[in-house]
Amino acid sequence: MALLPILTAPDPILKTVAEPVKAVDERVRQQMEDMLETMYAAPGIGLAAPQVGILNRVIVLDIAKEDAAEKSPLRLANPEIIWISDEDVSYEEGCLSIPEHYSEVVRPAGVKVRYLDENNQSRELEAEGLLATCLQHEIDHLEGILFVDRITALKRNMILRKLLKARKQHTLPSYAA
Ligand code: GNR
Ligand code: NI
Repeated sequence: MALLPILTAPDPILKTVAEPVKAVDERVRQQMEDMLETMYAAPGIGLAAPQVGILNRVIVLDIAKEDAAEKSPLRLANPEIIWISDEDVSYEEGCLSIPEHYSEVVRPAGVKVRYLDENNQSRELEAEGLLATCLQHEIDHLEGILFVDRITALKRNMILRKLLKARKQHTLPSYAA
């Protein structure tokens, strides 16, 4: 098991389209476990491989409450949205790669996703509510898309400017403090 560093915007890796995995083998399974450990530690309810600098199509999720007795981890490789609902819904989204910024994002309320599970078996998952939103948010990451790409340019630029400013202050040499 290993905790992986999480990249933050504007890292160009977050804007890159990720490659499908050829098969879910032991290496990919280990990657899924490391990503889950990283996600729980953050804490977050989802994590996509590009966020930890790996440009393959792997996502993990767990939308159970943080204090839930049972964890309910989901591990998906090569996820594809094969159906979306006509109805849309707006959720306030956050992203581990855009720390401390939140915005309402409109997306289809329901989705059906086809994917390979941790045993390389093809499966389908139909979701609504927070899980549907989170699946779409994670699959967007595989296309190099962040939630700020789905809000107005005005809101996006406000968030990205603040992120850049916060990061510059953070990386100032100590003598400048
Ligand atoms: O932890 C996360 N919370 C969240 C809340 C609303 C919509 C999407 C998310 S995903 C986010 C973790 C993350 O950045 N995944 O890519
Ligand atoms: Ni995210």
